[in-house]
Amino acid sequence: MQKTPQANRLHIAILGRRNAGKSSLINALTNQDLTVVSEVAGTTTDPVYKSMELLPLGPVTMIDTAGIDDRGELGKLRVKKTKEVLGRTDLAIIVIDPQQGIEKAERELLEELRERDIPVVGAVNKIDQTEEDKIELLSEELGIQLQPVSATKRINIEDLKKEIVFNAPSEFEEPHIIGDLIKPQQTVVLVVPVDMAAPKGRLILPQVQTLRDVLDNDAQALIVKERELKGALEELKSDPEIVVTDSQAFMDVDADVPARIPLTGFSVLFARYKGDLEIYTRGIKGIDNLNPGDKILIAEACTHHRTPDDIGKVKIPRWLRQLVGGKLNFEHVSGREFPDQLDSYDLIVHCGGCMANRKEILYRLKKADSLNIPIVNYGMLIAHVHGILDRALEPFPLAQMIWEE
Ligand SMILES: Nc1nc2c(ncn2[C@@H]2O[C@H](COP(=O)(O)OP(=O)(O)O)[C@@H](O)[C@H]2O)c(=O)[nH]1
Ligand code: SF4
Ligand SMILES: [Mg+2]
Repeated sequence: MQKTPQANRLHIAILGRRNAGKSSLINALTNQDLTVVSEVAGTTTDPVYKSMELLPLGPVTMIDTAGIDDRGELGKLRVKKTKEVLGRTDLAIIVIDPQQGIEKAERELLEELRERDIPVVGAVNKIDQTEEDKIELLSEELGIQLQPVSATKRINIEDLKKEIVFNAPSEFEEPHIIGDLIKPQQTVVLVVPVDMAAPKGRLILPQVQTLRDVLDNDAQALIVKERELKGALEELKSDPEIVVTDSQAFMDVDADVPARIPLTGFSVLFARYKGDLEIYTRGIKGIDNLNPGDKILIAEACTHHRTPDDIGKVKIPRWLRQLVGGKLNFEHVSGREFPDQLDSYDLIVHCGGCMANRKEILYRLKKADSLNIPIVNYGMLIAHVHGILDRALEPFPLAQMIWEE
């Protein structure tokens, strides 16, 4: 269970006001006593992530949040951090404290969850000290059926688990990385540069996950550095089904892979797996409409170690400046921060999102797309500025069609 990458799990957020019993409820659900349970309202502001096995869903991540009420000194910060959680939430549990009742905070939260298409499970906690009529009344007030529970007395916890399983989104099944492009016994060649930017002693997550998807589909993979690619292709008895390369090596690899062999990038595979290839392809067209002085948001989903020639901080700004032939204004965000207001940006460039869950990236993508703000990811941008997107999109007919329109 610990081996499933964090980003691929169903994310369940526990939301509600301070002292509703959110942390106690997570303890009850996970059968542990690790989270901070406190009688003082608002102990923490940062969301806490915990893993558990929830059959039949498998490994899930529970997100314990601080509170949706903005009272107190840290109130605004707490609400902001809790709202940020919604971007990565696949299912939300709203916890109501019968003593506190239902107010604006709960109604607004429910509305926001509905806007974001996040399935909701409602729970009334502390029923060990609540009258039954009160529970029915609260359900009516909020307009959703609330599951009565007691976190500390562990009453109806199994029923709540059933509600969670029942309401878990069915589209949680993620799309293929490469499995739909290959058949059993076929060969895939993966090109993995081992340079300064590569972590010591291991492969990075997108490479490992692609490899795993090849194996899951009963196919085989040959992994080479870009320098060994040409020789390796010549050694193979027949052409591989597809070659996948790290985007930064795309140009060299492009020259070494004969035109008859399909070639794409890990970043294109992950643009599809983690986001939406069609939205990104539309976004790429927006790059060509940039003008000097335009404002560009560069967003990275994690705070990874940065090299001197960092792709987000140095390379992409340089390429874009060269492309428009003038100055551009760049803003950078990383990790869980992503601006609420996107209107002022002319382009958003997002990282591959390997450490983020699909829901969060999709939310960012759809938000930008609905405002007609072009959004692209690193790999597709790199492919485009190097003039090789035509080739990288060939294995994906729909995206290719949008691109050629
Ligand atoms: N009587 C009763 N008290 C509870 C129950 N669940 C939580 N509490 C208490 O409510 C207080 C707040 O709980 P906590 O889990 O820290 O709430 P949070 O702020 O929402 O995370 C603590 O004193 C808990 O012991 C319950 O089911 N019954
Ligand atoms: S692609 Fe994004 S999430 Fe993955 S390591 Fe880079 S910055 Fe982090
Ligand atoms: Mg708590």
